[in-house]
Order: sequence, then structure tokens, then C-alpha cells
Amino acid sequence: MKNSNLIYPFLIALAVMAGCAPAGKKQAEKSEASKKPNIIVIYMDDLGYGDVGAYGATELSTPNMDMLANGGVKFINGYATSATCTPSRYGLLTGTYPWRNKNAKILPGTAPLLIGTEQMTIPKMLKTAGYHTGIVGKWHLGLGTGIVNWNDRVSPGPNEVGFDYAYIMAATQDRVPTVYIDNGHVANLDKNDPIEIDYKNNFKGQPTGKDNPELCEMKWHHGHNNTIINGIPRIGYMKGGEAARWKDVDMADHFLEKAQAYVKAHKNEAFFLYYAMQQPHVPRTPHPRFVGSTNLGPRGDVIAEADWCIGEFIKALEEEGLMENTLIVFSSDNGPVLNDGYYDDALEKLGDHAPTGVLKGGKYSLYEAGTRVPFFTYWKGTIQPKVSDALVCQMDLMASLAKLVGVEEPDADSENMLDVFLGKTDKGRDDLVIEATSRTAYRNGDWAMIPPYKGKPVNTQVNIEVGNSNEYQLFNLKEDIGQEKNLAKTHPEKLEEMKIAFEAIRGDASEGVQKLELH
Ligand code: NG6
Ligand code: CA
Repeated sequence: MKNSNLIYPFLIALAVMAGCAPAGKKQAEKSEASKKPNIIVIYMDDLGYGDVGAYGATELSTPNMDMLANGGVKFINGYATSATCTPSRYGLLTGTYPWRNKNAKILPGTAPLLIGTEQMTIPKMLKTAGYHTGIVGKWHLGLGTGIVNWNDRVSPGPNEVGFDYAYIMAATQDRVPTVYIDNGHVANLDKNDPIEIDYKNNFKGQPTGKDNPELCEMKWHHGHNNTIINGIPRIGYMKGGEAARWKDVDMADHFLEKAQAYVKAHKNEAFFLYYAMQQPHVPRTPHPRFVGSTNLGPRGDVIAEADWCIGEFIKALEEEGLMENTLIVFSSDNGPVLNDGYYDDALEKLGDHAPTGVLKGGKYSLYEAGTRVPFFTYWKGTIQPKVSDALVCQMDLMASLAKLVGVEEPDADSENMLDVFLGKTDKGRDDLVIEATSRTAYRNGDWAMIPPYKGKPVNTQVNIEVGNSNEYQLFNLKEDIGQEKNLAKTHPEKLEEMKIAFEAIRGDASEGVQKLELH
């Protein structure tokens, strides 16, 4: 008895130690990982430099975006890589110039996956540092390998390029398929009502925006005249999948719920969330409770709606006590456009609002408003509020986050700007090549250079000056932020210096689009 009395606690202790050892180790690993900051990228779609209160908007209010911008580092020289969506998202996630990939153009909903499954991406990189990774919202980087069966698992897609969790729309709100995809599976799909998608030919007997304007609740202006879904004519033809089709007015709430659920589910581990919101891209479909919330019509109303979503999303982070351990990066994929294919009063109700702020151009443009976008970093208690004029690009997140989480910097165009993003220095990039509809231009210091490109100077469909000219254009942005005065002729030496530096990165600019094929 005596012996066993002594031996029993000993055995129990041994058993407990043995039993707990793996759990204890796991616990330690977990708390090690959870010390790493969470990283959230909030990415808007077509939000302009002048669309945010903190960037000077007075005709609409964006209190939640402003809270982040004014409480963090507000970049006034922050750039997307491109003036359209797909290339910008490619640049953001791969840290690589999109013009290196000849297929990085605005993609149809049926395009194959643009990012190679062997390619390094931000989420893949963060996974090596122990992060859980998620995307909620707009994808628009292609899915599958060419022929997609939407009724089966759609792959490869975000899950295959680094996202543990992916709840997405495939392309854009104005393109079919108009369904959500949950880790590769169309959400709420009724197997008895399969989805068929075609971007060339209509399915027999289906009404279209072109032939049946009487069925359209939103009128198309250019493009957007194929299958009508929820009264909105879309790009592309779609049949079936009735139960799975999204309700446009609920999209913002739906993505918000998924984003909130994601952070709640992963609050105990280090996570990366790419929250890719759809506003204010067309079709602009504010939930009824936001209709009329601004005087600017649906475009203003969806910006107000997006701002509200950001506020609610932040509340969820606060509720979970995550704000002090979370780096939030906010930006937009490209500059603004008013009429992008539907009549929705964006132009008519614009009033004094200037979506581009003081910048020239807009979406699709090589002028500044195409790629210079709202861009700010926020980290409660770590980042001190400031305005930074450092030149930074979304592409730089990859190398900077590598530094932040302590993994090797991937071999890419991405430059480590961690100290700039954290507000410790204003020493940004020296230069940057920007892209717009397969054309490129160059920014270096205060100077911007646009090589000659054929084509109309103004895209008359969207009424935006896109930057085409027979001659080189050279601007000093410090003195001429609105790019009104072409200095190419009066500053030949500067022009030559810019051409040489640009071509060193880009290749021979005079070869224009053709040169793209070489990369
Ligand atoms: C264009 C569409 C435009 C928009 C854009 C993609 C037409 C005429 N225009 O082709 O409405 O969908 O593609 O926008 O179809 S982006 O922000 O995703 O790049
Ligand atoms: Ca966009």
C-alpha cells in the first residue's frame, strides 16, 4: 500500500506529462504563431483618389475609412500596379508587375486561373510563417484550366494559390456567373438546375438586355447587354443555377458576414484576410437602406455602404480584441469611372464631387488617376498617424510582409517597404512602372512619363482621358499634379533620363504592346 501510494502519483504525473507533451508543444507553437500580427487587406473596386473624406471628398462622408486613414499612415503617392482590376490584383497577390504576364488583362468569367499554382503569392508565403489565409469577395483572376464545369468543384482557384479559405465571386458583379463560390463549390447550387456559362453565344430562348430592354430594371449604356439577372443585364450568358444566384442588393452584407465570421473563427491563430469588396464597381446596387444616403446617386450610396461595412468589420475585430495585433492595409484596385456601362445617375448626380480628386484621367488611364489610389495602413498602438508622400505600390506588400513575419523575401518586383508602411520612414520607391490596358508608363521621383501610344486620347465610352498621344508626355507632378503641361519638349534631358530608366525595367517602350509578348 505504502509503495503504491508513492508510485501512483508518480505514475499519474508521468502519464500527465506524456499525455500533455504534444498538446503543450502545440499550445506553445500556437501562442508563438498568434504573437505574429494578423494582416488584413481591404481592397475596394474602382474607388478613386478623391472618393474618401480623408483624401478631400466633401460631398460624401466616409467616417470609417477616414478613421483608418487619419489614424494610420495615409499615403498620397500610393499606387495600384494597374488601372484595371485583374492586373492590379495579380500585382498585389504575386508582387510581380502584371505586364510580365501577357494574359493579365480584364478577364471574362470563364478565363483560366491567371496565377500559376507554382507561383509565389502573399497567402502562400504567409502560410510558410504559420498563417491561416482567407479571401472573401471579388477574385477576378480566373478559375480552372480552360473549360470550367460550374457544377463540380471549380479548380484550380484561390485555394490552389495559397488561400486556406475562399469565399468569392468569380469575376465581377457585372459578369456571369452571378453566384458565390465557397472553396471551389458554387454555394446553394441545386444539382437539378445546373449552371451553364457562355461568353460568346446565348442559350436558346433566353432573354437578353439587347433584345429585351423591357425586362431590364437597370439600363445598359455600352456592353452589358447579355443575360438579364435580377433585372440587370450582364456581360456573358448564363443559364440555370437559379437558387444559387446572388441578390445584388445583399452582396455587401453577405461578404461582410463572411469576413466577420472568418476573423471570429481564426482569432486564436495568426491570420491573413484579403477582404475584396465590390464597391463602387458597376452595377451599383446599394442595399435599400443605403439608397439615397448620399446625394450622388447609387455610386455615392455604395461608397457609403462600403464605408458602413468597414465600420462593422472593425467592430468585429474590436469585439475579439484583435485591433492591437492587426495590421490593416486599405486600397483600391484602380481609379474611378462614372459611366462604366450602365445608366445609373453617376454622372448626372455628380454635383461637386470629384472622384479623381486633383488627378487627371481615371480607370483605364495612364494619367495619375488610373493608378494613384487611396492607400493607407493602420495598426492600433503600433503605427503613429501621419501623412506620407513616399512612393509606394500595392505590389510592395509582398516583400514588406515577408519582412514583417520573418520569412525570406520572394524573388519578385516587390520592394520591401515595411518601414514605410509602418510610418517609420518616408523613403519609398525610387520609381515605378504603371500599366493601363496593356500600355505602360513610368513614374520616377516627381516625374511622370507616358510614351507615345496609338489610339484615341479619350475613351469616349467612359469619357476618360486614357493617355494616348503621338508624342512622349512628361510631367512634373510636384508643380503640375493635374498633368496639364507636357514638358517633354522643354526638358529633353529629363525625358531622355526617364526613357532610359523606364526601358531598363520595361524593355523598349516604342515597341509598346508587342513587347508585352516577350515577357
Ligand atoms: C470592361 C467593362 C466594364 C468593367 C470592366 C472591368 C464593358 C463595355 N466594360 O470591359 O464595365 O466591367 O471591364 O472592370 O463591358 S474591372 O474593375 O474589373 O477591371
Ligand atoms: Ca476595378
